[in-house]
Amino acid sequence: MINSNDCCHFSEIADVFRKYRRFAVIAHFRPDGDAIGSTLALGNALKEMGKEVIMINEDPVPHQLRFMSGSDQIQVTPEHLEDIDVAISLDNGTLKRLGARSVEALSQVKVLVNIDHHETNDRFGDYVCVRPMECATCAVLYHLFRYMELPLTPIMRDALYVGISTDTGSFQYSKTTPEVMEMAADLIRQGVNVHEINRQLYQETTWAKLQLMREELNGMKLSFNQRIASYCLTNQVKQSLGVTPDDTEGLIDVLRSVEGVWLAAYFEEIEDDARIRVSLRSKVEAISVSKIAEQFNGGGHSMAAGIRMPGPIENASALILEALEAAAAHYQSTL
Ligand SMILES: [Mn+2]
Repeated sequence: MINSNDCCHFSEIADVFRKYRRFAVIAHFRPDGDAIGSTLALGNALKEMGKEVIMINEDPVPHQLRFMSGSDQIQVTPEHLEDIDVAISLDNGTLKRLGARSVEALSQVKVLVNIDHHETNDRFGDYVCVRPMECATCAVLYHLFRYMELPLTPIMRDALYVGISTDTGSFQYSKTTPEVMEMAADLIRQGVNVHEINRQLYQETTWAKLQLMREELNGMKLSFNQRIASYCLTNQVKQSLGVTPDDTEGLIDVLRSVEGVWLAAYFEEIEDDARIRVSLRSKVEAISVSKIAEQFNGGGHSMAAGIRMPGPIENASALILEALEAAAAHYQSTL
């Protein structure tokens, strides 16, 4: 065991990979591009090392990421997992975000490794490698594979690219540094088909999702002198349009796109969960939405964070909007 407050060195992670035989690789529930990308990249790296690997997630691979080669290797976490030596949690800030069934299935593992890039990561696990300066967990893995001198297979290469591309908002967010572009350039040089991956990631939208966006455009609201944009999605609307959970991804981006807005808040009722899903975005460096999310037991990054909190949706949105307005008022007083 090592001091779990510190980010341990790649050499310690590499030793764990070499020492054990049977691995489970998993990322947070409702997986995004970085979660699926990091699972596929590390799962296949361990396979290349001759290890027995199971790649799992609490939820299925979302529809829009099923084009990724190797994505069929990831299975929904089964009830029971036996004889796993090491579980590796990826892109996940707190154990419970692996999902209740997955946490239970992995409760007997000998070693738990935590590899991530979220500032709010609570440093759970026996080996912790959290690098908040990195734009994506896939970027952490890129450096780890270089350190280990592991060659990239096409599945690993494309998976890393998808994680880095999606977590930087297609190379638009503030963590898009020269180093990120150099990483992407290296992956492209190694054969990533940029046009095809971007078409699949960003230029295909289901009809149900477009109808949902029409609902959102009709229902979104501005408050605090048009500095805060918000929208509440109810089960009733979801049922009337026949949307799947995948269709609701990214609705927050519409709110954030409103010119002049500082903060965006998206609220969603979940059919099989009494709690409300909340997504928060900040467009102002001085307002950290992860700090606001933490007040409600959520987490994330300063510009993008999330919460699951008790309903009903009217109460949840009122509470969060109040906190956002307080943050916006404080920011305004500094201008
Ligand atoms: Mn990530």
